[in-house]
Amino acid sequence: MIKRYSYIFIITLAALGCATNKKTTTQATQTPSLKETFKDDFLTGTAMSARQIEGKDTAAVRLIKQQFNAVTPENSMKAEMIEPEWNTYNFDMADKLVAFAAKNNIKVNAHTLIWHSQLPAFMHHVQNADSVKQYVEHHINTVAGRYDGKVYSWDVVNEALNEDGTLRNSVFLEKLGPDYIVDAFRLAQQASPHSKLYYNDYNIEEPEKRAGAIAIIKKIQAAGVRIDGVGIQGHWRADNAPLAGIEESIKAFAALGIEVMFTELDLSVLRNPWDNNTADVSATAKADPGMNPYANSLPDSVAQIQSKSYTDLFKLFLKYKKNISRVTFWGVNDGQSWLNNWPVSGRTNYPLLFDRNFNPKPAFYSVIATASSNKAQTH
Ligand code: 9MR
Repeated sequence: MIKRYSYIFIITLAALGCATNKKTTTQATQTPSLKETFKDDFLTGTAMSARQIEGKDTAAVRLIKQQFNAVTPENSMKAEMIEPEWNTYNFDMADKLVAFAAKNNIKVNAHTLIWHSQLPAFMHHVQNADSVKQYVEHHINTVAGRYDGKVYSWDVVNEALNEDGTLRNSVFLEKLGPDYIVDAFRLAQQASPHSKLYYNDYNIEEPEKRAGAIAIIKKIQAAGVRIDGVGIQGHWRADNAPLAGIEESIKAFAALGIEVMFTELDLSVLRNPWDNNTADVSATAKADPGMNPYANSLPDSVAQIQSKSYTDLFKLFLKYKKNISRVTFWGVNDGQSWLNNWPVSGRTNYPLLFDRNFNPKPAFYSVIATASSNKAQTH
């Protein structure tokens, strides 16, 4: 008798187990994927942190494989990481990233060769123009050369412009003069003939800064040097993404015959102390509890504003899908975003499509829905 009961008990448990398993599988397969949804339109990417590249953040890695077909290393290929000492390189993380991407059929946008920020410490002591020139040549030849064709593309030069469209003061401008940008692209073209070459910046949807970017691109083209595309970073606020300027910029950049990309998209729900859109990493402000209004959760009303803003943006991206080759989010989920610590540290921000538990947010479903409304319109 006892034996019979335990037999029934085991069968019941097994059946329950199957049911739970089935539920989990169905739930997993029911979540749509960004890369599938937009596969005929543009690549969909995410930034990858060092922990993700090393496979330590398993939940994020699972989501990356499921959702994205392009990745950008958030920090691991910046100059201070990859060339920490003069002419001494550390390729560990970049190699891991390239291997991960190859295995999972994901394209790598390498970030970045020439940027005034996150330079190796030794560059702060380099005084003469010859040494700066030597650094630039070494760095581009070695790094772009090693990953030629293994990475899909490079942000060759990052953030070379001021808000008024003039060239930003940097060690490169100061020591090498304004041609340093064309020279960087020329070096990248020679070292990496099989990867695409891009210029990347924030706020270049604004008229003055956009004009500066157009001047850079035209100058590269006039020199007979290859530039394949331009990345508009897309660090905006959920309640004021500058749609008109974005549309103008897509048209203006596409008219130059190059790809347009949105390379670091996130929509902050928090104000910054200056009440503007900026991604200037040197602009920091003091911690202030009054500036952290959603420390515990995101109110529905704010989530709706964000969803609407993502909807408007993706409708625009789809309208210009012939010109747009990639849309990359600057991080996998809200908890990992740089915006929790910039420009005010220790805030709770919610700028991305997945929440802190890796669950899709309303904004995720809004973005997915733009694809079907786009298909309905075009058929
Ligand atoms: O997200 C990056 C953050 O982890 C770094 O601390 C920061 C340091 O410069 O850089 C962030 O990424 C920036 C990107 O490389 C270039 N555009 C602006 C991004 C946000 O600051």
